[in-house]
Amino acid sequence: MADDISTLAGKMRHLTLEKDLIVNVNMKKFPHGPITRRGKERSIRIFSESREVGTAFRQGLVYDLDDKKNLPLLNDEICEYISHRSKSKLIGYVGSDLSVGSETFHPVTSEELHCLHGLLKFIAKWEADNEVNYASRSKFTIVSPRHHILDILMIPFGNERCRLVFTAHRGLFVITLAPSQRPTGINSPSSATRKICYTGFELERLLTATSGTERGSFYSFIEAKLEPDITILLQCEMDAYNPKRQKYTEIKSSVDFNVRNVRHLSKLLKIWAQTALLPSTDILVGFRDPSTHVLKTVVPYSVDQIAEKLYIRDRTRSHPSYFNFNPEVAKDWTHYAIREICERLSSLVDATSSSPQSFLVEIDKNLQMKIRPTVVDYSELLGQWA
Ligand SMILES: [Mn+2]
Repeated sequence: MADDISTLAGKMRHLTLEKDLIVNVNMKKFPHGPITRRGKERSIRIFSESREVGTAFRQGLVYDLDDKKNLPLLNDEICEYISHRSKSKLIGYVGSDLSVGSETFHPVTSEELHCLHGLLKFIAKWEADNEVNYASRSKFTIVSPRHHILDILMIPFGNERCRLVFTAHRGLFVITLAPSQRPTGINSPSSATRKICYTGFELERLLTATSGTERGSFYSFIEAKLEPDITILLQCEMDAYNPKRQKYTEIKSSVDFNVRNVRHLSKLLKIWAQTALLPSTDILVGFRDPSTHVLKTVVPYSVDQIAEKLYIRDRTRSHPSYFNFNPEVAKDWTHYAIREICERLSSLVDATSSSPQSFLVEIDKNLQMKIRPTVVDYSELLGQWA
């Protein structure tokens, strides 16, 4: 009997603790600038400062740090075309079928896409070189692949809820994908979607020089200040490098931009955000025929030229429920949401514990956030760091 009561008391204590650890936040009234016009800032970037602190080349789940020999270089003719816009340089590219090879293409696995080993390896090396804890320089330090920051940024501009796991460990917040998410993009169950995504990979292959034997992905590690007390270490996959302009180039495959189409606006905002997170990059869009997937032309853009396309000039293009896909609102939201997540998590984390602690952070399309503890396989997530 006494045993039963103490077991019950233990269970109740556990339940109360669990309940105390669930946080609900209404984020709907986040502070932001006007959605109908652009502000004074000429060139909007998401971070006040950001710089490349390292690179890596990944083959499978193995990362080689600071490996530059596998940098994917843009082809000479394409660099020439970007600098001088002579259309003759595009002969040999325009007319290519970007769907060729889609049936036999093996995309990166979800395990490879979400692998954190490169970031952790970078931090371990940084700590060995500097003899201090990586997280010691900032109140909050977030570690993430770039796409999770984009997931957060895009929440107000879409209809999907966002679910991410934040793991507090060694003073860091590490972001990973929440389990049991629908596969999307190149891993989507829809073959039409897969084919469209494939055109992007084929375009990259067409425009860059493959260094031959090595198959893998090239990453830039970006250390950014979101705010003075929030540092973010990002792992960003780089499509190409333009040796002539000494700049990375983000390659996109697209049908003609239609700024009256909500899906196109969403895609443009995502292209802007993906590149506005980086210290410096160019964008190169390959426009394809929507039905034949044939490459029609290639057009270079700057990050600001993409932002420019998103500012509304007439009322018929207004989409108030999506904040008009306004880049400044996206920046305001990202700052607000990430700070809110960091502050809430820090009140939940047991700072006396030396083991990792994970929380599922869910934000729905109405900007309601729920945070609760969750269970994670740390040996898989953190490897030797667990
Ligand atoms: Mn790309």
